[in-house]
Amino acid sequence: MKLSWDIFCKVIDNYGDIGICWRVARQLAHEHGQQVRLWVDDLESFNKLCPAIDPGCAVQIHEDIEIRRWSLDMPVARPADVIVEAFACRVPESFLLAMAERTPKPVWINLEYFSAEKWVAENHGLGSPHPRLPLTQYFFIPGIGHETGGLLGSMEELRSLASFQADQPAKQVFWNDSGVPVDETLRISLFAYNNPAIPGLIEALWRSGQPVRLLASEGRSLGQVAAALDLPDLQTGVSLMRGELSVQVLPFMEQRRYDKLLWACDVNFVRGEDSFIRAQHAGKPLVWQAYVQEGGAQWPKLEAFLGHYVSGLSAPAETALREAWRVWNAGENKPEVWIDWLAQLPEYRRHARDWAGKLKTWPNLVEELVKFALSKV
Ligand code: TRH
Repeated sequence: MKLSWDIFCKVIDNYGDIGICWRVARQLAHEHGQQVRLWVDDLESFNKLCPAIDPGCAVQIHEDIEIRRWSLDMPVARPADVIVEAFACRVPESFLLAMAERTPKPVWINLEYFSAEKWVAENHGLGSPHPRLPLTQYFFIPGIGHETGGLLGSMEELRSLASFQADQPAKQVFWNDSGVPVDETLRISLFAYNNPAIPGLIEALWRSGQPVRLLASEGRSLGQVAAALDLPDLQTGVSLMRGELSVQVLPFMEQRRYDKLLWACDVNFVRGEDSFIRAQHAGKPLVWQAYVQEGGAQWPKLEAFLGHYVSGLSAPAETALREAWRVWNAGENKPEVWIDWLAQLPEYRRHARDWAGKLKTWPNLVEELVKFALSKV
């Protein structure tokens, strides 16, 4: 059944909010035949990961999705069958009133951030009646396991990933187009926040004595990469060598291209939420820097994820992984931790492939979203 959807996205900071909303919108439209209107308050950020978006254009259609700039003076449009407020952003009062007047009432969903914590299964799908209006908002919470909202990953992504990983020439083209030499070097992508742990990692890579290519995405972490290399700064496009370690700064890429970077690298350092889930699907060893939340709420999130992820690892591999992820998130400068972690890479490789296989057996976020909406209309 074709439903109409309004997805509201407020870019708080960074790219995760729009990155996730854009994937959800595409999957709904392309794989479930849904009619999608995406309201975004910051088209400049959207343009960074999808350069076809014109930041100056208030209404545009791209990939069969209507994209509207969400501003204070937004026109009151007739609400769609399903309203998704991404990550607790709030639709304007005028729109809320239009939702309450609509017949039938729209299905109103708050799409939450992913968490592997236990409370997700207990709260996913619960409804909360509006205090004044005849509307109920439902919490849709992505997570691990069958009682949760599942994990984001479109068929398009998973199919392209499988064919890309089996296609050596396609990988070579990707590296050539990215200006990265094609060789046997261990390739590590780095997408991180400010992180004082970076110099420790770089020192360990340097000392490892094996050829390593660190591909750092432009952005906040470059200051620490530069400092670790005794440089005042680093610019996009720069490439330099320190012994067997080469460091290259990549520009911010179109989102599907960034996915390919994760598929093509041997190890991925990721952050936030969306790149974290993509790196898991990529089936490569990963290190996650969680988004720092009030009161250190990222720590139980990290622990809960590790509780699932480390299952099946040998004791030394688990210890090295837990310590590396802890140090990375605490921002501690500890080269020896990375030396231990590097020694376990062969096991992490097998483990990451198995983990990516498990992900496919768990619920798919957008499929669940469609089922959920259909059960409430
Ligand atoms: O940018 P982030 O730090 O986003 C975060 C998180 O989502 C966090 O949960 C949220 O609260 C906070 O924002 C406000 O990291 P994340 O989630 O990985 O999102 C990055 C997006 O940018 C993702 O869709 C991948 C995309 N991307 C590109 O398209 N090109 C690039 O070159 C890079 C490095 C990323």
